[in-house]
Amino acid sequence: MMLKALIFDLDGVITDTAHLHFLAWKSVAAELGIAIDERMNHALKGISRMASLERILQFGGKATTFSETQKIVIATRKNERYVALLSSLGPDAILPGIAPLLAELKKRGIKAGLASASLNAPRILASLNLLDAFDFCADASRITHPKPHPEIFLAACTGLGVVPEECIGVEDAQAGIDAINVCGMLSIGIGASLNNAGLLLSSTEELTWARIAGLLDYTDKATAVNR
Ligand code: B16
Ligand code: MG
Repeated sequence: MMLKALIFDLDGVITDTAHLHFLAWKSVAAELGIAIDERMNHALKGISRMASLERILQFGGKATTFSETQKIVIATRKNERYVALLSSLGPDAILPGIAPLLAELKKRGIKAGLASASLNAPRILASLNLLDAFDFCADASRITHPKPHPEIFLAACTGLGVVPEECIGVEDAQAGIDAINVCGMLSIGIGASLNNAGLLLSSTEELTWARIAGLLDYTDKATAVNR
């Protein structure tokens, strides 16, 4: 396989804003009379803003309480609080191993793309001082099918000018791994309890060029044996 690009998820791979999402949702949910805990936080990983609200309302037994307009008001309130919390984010919030890996990719002429469900992705990359490290960021506002649908990863491939078979996708959520696999890209999972990842690593610290080269080598040998 001729590797041309790595396509990254953002939250949980490049940085970790899950606790900020949680704090914002927690305060908004409390005003609706719904108490959420860390378990709910885990369930919202990689899920879009409106889908997250639906899950919280369902959990609180209020799935049919609000109109669509009211739901947009609630989601906007959550986002305002989340964005305010994002002001604390700086380059020190880049997860371990990511900055050297992005530098290594640049050195090798391998492109970097972003496939995040977050509408705040460009703002977060700017806070991390990483905008220049990415060749293309898929625009979450133009995506109609959430992960595990492959749409956002395919949009990233198109934007980078590569085909999925030349790419590796990196994700920390099961829906993301499934989306990458459906595309025909190689998948790398970050964290425990992810199924069907081509390579599963316990943290981004292990996401080194050596591990990626090892995965490519293994895949090439497996393809040759199956031929
Ligand atoms: P926003 P990812 C996802 O980011 C988060 O994991 C998820 O918790 C969040 O609801 C979603 O982005 C949407 O974020 O409200 O900023 O549009 O993992 O796809 O990078
Ligand atoms: Mg994620």
